[in-house]
Amino acid sequence: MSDHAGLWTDYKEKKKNRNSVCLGKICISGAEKTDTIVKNAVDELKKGLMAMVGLEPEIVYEDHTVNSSTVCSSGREILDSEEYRISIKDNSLIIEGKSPSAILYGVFDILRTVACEKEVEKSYAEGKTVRPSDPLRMLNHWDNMDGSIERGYSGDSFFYENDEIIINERTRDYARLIASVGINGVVINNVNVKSAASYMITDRYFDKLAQLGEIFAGYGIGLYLSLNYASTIEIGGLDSADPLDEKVIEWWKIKMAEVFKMIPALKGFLVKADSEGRPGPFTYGRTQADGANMLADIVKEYGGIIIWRCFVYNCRQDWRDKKTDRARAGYDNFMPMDGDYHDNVILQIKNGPMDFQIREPVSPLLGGLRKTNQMLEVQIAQEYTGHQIDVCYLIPEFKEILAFKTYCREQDDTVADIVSGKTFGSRYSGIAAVTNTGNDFNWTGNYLAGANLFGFGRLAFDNDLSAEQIAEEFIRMSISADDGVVSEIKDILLPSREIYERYTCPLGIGWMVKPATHYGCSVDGYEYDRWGTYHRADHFGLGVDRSDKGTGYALQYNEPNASIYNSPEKCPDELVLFFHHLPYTHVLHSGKTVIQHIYDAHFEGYDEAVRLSEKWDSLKGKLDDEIFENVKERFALQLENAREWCDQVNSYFFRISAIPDEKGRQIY
Ligand code: GCV
Repeated sequence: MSDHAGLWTDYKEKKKNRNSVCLGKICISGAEKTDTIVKNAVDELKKGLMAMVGLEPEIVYEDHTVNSSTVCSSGREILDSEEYRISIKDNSLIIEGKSPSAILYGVFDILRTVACEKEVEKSYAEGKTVRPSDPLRMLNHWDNMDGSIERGYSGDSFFYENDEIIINERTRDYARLIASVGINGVVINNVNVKSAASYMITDRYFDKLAQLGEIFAGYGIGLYLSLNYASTIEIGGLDSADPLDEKVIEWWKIKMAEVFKMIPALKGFLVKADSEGRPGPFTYGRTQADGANMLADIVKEYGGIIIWRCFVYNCRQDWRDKKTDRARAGYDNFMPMDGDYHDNVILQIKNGPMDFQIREPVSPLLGGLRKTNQMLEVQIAQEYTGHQIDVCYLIPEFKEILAFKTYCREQDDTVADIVSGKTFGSRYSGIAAVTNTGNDFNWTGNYLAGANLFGFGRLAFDNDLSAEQIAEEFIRMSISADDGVVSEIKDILLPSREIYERYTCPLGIGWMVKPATHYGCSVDGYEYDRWGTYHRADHFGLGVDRSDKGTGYALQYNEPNASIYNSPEKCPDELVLFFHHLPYTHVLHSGKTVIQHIYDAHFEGYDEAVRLSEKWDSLKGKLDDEIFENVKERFALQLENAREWCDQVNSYFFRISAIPDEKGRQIY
């Protein structure tokens, strides 16, 4: 395997479709053959078909009806232009689309069909039309310019080394890899913009960024940068970053004119402000809207957008005060200005109100905000979900989030509806994932973590795909097409998130991870609470009271969600300790007491992790040795981790509650 294996774009020989007549002639309709994206699409098609079925197709171009360089100014237009149709006519395949990107996605659809060994004729006999679900489908890199990656678990950055930007074969492979699953935007640097990264918007880096932008554009991917909100101070020599200060505004005007001229493919910026030590408008007594709008107004004339993160909270809160609640912060800080954000601002909202825990309720901002462009942010880098050591297939979680009914309207009110732009007719909307890639040979550390990268792209492109379909495609395309192997690996991936949840944090309480690294168990380890009181565990009970009698967070939801979460009787078991402080003897809907649930979940979670690992062992000899050994090695570490969690959580709650396990198991 090469040092940058292409995962699912590393096309391997396939048995089926060798004699497929319609693969011999492929007709492209709707885009210029001279367009770079179309050229790349055709190269990909030729490369893929040659490698998989030994065929070099004849490519025919039909008259294109639409200008290839269509500029889309709204989410609806993006979706229209990216829709593709594949059909069969006179024994040839026809790919139709209204833009070069649509053709590219059509090509990857065909390659996926061949790679999954589905019959081409059957797959397209009726004609297949696919329209992406979400206009913006983005990856956010937390890569630093020294080559490290914040929360990166698959090697160092392939974008940077020693404060320089790297452009090599892997850069293009990365563009191919992510375009193949429909990603159309990438933020290439960490939202915590420090040191050299602050100089990204200076001539020190313009040439390289322009080249990068061009490579990405060739695969329909927009280039975005994270911006240091206080650039006026850090690199501009001013003493302020006040968004209403004329000097500050003038500086940004000159800077943005230069930046967009020098990096023509640049689409916009992502900003983390007023959070975890990052500067922001609060310093000057201004609102988040003041900060976002100031930048948005300036980049507007270049077609730029400002993606402003809602991860704004005070990490120095005193958890001994029972009214303190970090979960409230997003809504409290952003809701009052709903409607004030300008139309090229998008608020990017983490899926839950805290921070990518294994189980959180959906953020009440999603379905709270009604007059603001919104984007969902999820994390496929497994910061709190096993560091790409433990297998944790996250697509089932993302499906749940997208299906969540927000009750912001009578219909079309799910998170999927909101981020597709359907609910409020938003100008911009979509979904972003904090990505899990690095320079490890297989991109994602644990080979199976590739399923989250692949799955995120596929799901963002088509919200209707099931977690199982996506897992099956991933396995068939990148591991094995053998039905038995596919079924065993699916049985590992599909339950893995719930298994991880069982051996880690019970009933939605979250955290309990080792501070700083966020891997491994530390029940009192919530780093922003030096008193160890975050989870409120005492001799009688556990959980944070976020009801109307506690912090009131539950009331940030629309009805009936607010009433459901507000009541310990109605609240779903899996979130009950997120919303309520309950005695260990409280009986859950499952019929178990809280304490018995904790014991059972942890013992079972560990046992299930062992079973997953044994299942993997049973595949020895049936798949590539390198893949087998890579995952096996990680399973050994996962079992140690699961054992540690099980022992620590059970003994902590046994000691504090003094209630024995009713099944009499040994608790250390
Ligand atoms: C990039 C969490 C992580 C930080 C991350 C932050 C964020 O707090 O631990 O590493 O910073 O989220 O999303 O900005």
